[in-house]
Amino acid sequence: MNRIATALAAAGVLLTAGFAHADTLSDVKARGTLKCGVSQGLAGFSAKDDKGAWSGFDVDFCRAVAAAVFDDPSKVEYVPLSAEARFPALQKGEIDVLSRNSTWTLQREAELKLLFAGISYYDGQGFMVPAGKNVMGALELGGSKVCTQSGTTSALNAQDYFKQNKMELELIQLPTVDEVVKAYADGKCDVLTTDVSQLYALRLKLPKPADHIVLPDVISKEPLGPVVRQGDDVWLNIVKWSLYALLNAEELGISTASLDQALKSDKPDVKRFVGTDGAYGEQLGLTKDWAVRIVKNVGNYGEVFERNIGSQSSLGIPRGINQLWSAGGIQYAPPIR
Ligand SMILES: N[C@@H](CCC(=O)N[C@@H](CS)C(=O)NCC(=O)O)C(=O)O
Repeated sequence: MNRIATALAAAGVLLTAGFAHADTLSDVKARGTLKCGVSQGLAGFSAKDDKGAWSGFDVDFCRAVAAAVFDDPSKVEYVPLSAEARFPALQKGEIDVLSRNSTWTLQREAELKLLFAGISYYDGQGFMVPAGKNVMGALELGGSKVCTQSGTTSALNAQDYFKQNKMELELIQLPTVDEVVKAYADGKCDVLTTDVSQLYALRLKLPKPADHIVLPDVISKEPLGPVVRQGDDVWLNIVKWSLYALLNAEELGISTASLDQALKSDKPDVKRFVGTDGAYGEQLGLTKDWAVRIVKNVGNYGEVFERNIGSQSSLGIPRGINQLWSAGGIQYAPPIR
């Protein structure tokens, strides 16, 4: 009897230890910073300036989660990761969340034991070619040398596309984005392929961006979003609802400029969002004003998009399908209620 009791007690300890380990929110709070995995440098998405300050669309998502937890978007430790290093870093607990143009696929959840918290950017894979080659569409690319980054979804998509269309492909895979851009700039490959959003960002790294065109063809679905480890539902919910708060804020017309008005609003949806009605923040393990903190410090989804990659940025990417569902796009967040 005694031995059974001891065994049960030991199992209990193990179980508690297991749960304690999976309590990312407590770890983040105890540390005082959020460890956020980002790309090593992709204009508009995550890039570091000469003063060491990070900015971009993916960086703003890290800031939104830090704002929700700490009411301070600066409490983020950025961990730049190559495409190949990103998932192992998350699995090993070196980061709390990955916010790095990563495509949601079955294998990354089922095999790598990760979970995507949502879709922050609906992307698709495309091709960039020198304008001088007079190529009008992807079906003219047969026999090309195509450069891409290893450890990404891009290689498999390119192989599928060329095979399906019975075109010859010489695929050159390089470990870092700088090597990919250099190989393309030096003419070692005729084509650069990756997610279209990134083609716009990478084009800016070339000596004469205007000498290169992004072809109109989009050959895959690349739903990009933040990623967490499996086994910590509380943390998954915080990351997921931080994204949905950004989207719901835009849908409700709540922005940095209108936040003060929203706090006084008597509209039911707005009251639930700002926390003047209900206890939604507490249900997440955060505070009543969790969503206000996000908008106050980071803005809403539309502000984040326009500032970093949209009309107010050097990338100038149109909102396209990333427009809200209520404005003709497919961005759709479940409601806060
Ligand atoms: N969305 C794709 C591609 C992501 C990716 O890493 N693309 C490269 C483009 S060449 C990149 O962003 N590199 C930036 C970096 O390594 O800092 C995936 O999840 O596999």
